[in-house]
Amino acid sequence: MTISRRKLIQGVALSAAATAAPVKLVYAQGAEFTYKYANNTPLTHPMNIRAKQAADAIRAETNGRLDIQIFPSSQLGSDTDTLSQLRSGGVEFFTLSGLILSTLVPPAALNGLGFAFPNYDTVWRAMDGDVGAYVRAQIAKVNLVAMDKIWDNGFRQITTSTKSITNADDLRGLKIRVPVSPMWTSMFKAFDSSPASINASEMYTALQTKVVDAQENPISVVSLFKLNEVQKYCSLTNHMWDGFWFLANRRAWERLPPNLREIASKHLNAAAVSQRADVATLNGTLQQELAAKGMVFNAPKTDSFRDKLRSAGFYAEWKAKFGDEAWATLEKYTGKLG
Ligand code: X2X
Repeated sequence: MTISRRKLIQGVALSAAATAAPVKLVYAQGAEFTYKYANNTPLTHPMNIRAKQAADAIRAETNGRLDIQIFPSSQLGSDTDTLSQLRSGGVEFFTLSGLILSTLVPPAALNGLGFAFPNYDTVWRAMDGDVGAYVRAQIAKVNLVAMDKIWDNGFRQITTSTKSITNADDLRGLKIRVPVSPMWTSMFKAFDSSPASINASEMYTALQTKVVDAQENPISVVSLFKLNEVQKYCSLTNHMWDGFWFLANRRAWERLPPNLREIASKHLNAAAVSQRADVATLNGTLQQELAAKGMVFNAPKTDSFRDKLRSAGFYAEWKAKFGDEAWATLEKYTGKLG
């Protein structure tokens, strides 16, 4: 069931009106387990709407025993900081891009390989199939637990304050913000750009103060982070798909009795599937809204970008880094890469 964008915003308005930030779900005393869930997206993002629905359902089905408190918009710290808190148990849950997680779990960047996925059908077959299973097994090795269903971030587009990007040559020398991840830095260095690793929480300011002239994100993030206020051009490159793993600190997860773990994972995985539909709706409708607000869109052919990555040795570099097993698992869904 997908919900319209209007309902999406109404849902947020209600939750925002009902609670001051952080989105703290007040519940009758008596929660045996009060767990913190942190994420980097605004309250208005489908992630927080669906996460709140899941938290409500979990609290109800556990008779208040498990109370999940939601902290959106990097309120508890940047992605880099919050990953450390997750590992120490300072927060019990955190949704994080696999590419940022790859600073700790290198194979978690697998889904972010440039132009690997041609469409969402391939994304979900891979991420709900052997690629997702492979990455979750690697995540488990660092004492984190990833829920089965990855949440959607989306296919990423390049925005700038200076020009439309029409081919790979336009990326040469471009001062572009990328999230803190070796894969992102590697990709834009392969394009001869000047990538700057900046957390999501500092992205808007970096663009506003011209520390960087560009960034790349799905349209839903461009809109919900209000990046169109500081970016003029949006080039639909679809150069990468990325998602958010719903991660748990292993000790905190295993402190929960098995029946509470079963209830929590059931509702969190269901929320992920609903959130995917919401994000697809937003990514399909927001371009018109952003254009009406003055953003200039173009849809470049991607051949020159792929050729540039290939000639720069990007695919060969990452095939060696990931190893044959991971690469073969990905190519099972994407076909031959590089
Ligand atoms: O930091 C970003 O660009 C974001 C919000 O897309 C991620 O979390 C990867």
